[in-house]
Amino acid sequence: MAEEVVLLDFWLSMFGMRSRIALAEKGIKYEYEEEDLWNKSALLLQTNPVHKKIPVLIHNGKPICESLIQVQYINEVWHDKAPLLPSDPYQKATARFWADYVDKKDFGLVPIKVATWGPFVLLNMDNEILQKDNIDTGNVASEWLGSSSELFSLNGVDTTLTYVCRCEYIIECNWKVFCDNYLDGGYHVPFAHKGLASGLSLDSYTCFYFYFKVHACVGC
Ligand SMILES: N[C@@H](CCC(=O)N[C@@H](CS)C(=O)NCC(=O)O)C(=O)O
Repeated sequence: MAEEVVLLDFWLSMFGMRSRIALAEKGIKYEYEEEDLWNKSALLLQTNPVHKKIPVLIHNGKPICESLIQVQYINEVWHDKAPLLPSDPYQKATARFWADYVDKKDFGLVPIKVATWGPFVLLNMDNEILQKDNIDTGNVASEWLGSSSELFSLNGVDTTLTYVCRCEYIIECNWKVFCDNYLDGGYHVPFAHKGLASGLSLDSYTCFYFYFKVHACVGC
């Protein structure tokens, strides 16, 4: 019987990539079906009703979900072609160890501290993991924002801010150009923005760092 192999996938998915690599290593011909993850197909929902995620490997009409399980399945079904693991138990264990290492290191979710300050959600990327119960939300301003919280409050950025709306813009530049321009703005550079810079008393211009970078300048 001719093998019928279908992969429901999304081109950017690192999980799908696992199965694609395994199929390529074995030289298996398959039908690739690109999923729209924002509008999932009936086939995806039907074949992976538990997680509703790609990749789904469908072999002769039978779905296999979860990329690592697919790789194992591919290796077992097409065992006569290009084995994905060494046969020696010790070498196999070593290969699995490094696969697990790369998996956690590169794909693992990194736990981070999270707290809220008014309408803001603050993320602290320190390595130390703080359990939710240990977060003293009363001290977020002083412990997380330090003296920046006063500075923000003085300038109207404080816990009383409320959500008004979200606006989306399409900006035709790459992210680095956007961040450079957004962060700097160039308003304090007289030759770039004469008019704007003339409204500032540049002698008082300071850059203040405390977890945040705040540019401050007194107006003329
Ligand atoms: N543990 C799963 C993870 C699969 C996964 O997270 N797929 C993502 C795309 S990379 C997905 O389908 N997301 C759609 C959703 O979460 O609704 C695997 O290894 O196959």
